[in-house]
Amino acid sequence: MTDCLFCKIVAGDIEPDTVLETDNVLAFRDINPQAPTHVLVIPKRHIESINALTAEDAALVGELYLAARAVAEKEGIAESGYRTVMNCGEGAGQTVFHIHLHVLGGRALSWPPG
Ligand code: D5M
Repeated sequence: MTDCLFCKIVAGDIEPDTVLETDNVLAFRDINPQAPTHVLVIPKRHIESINALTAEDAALVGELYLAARAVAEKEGIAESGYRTVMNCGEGAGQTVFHIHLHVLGGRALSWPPG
């Protein structure tokens, strides 16, 4: 999608601080980090939100989580603990409508989130 920020990152129009890349997935540092490690894991293919997922996307969603684990290992937070969050819809705080998994860690994380 031409007007999608994360599609522009995938296309190379905006340069991300890349942490990890596979054929289908890109992981880069959040521009407004909420923790010492705050990485966004996105599919390269545009999917608006969880609500737009279809059964055909099941393997891709699995890839997002495997990439999140790889990011955690690379960042050295796999053992201390980390959180993955996928906001869905404006009411939940989604601001970029290209599905993305937040990977947060490197500090104690409280629960419930705000
Ligand atoms: O999360 C969207 C996230 O995207 C939010 O934490 C800021 C981040 N963001 C916005 N623009 C950029 C760029 N250019 N690089 C890296 N990160 C970015 P949401 O769950 O939709 O609120």
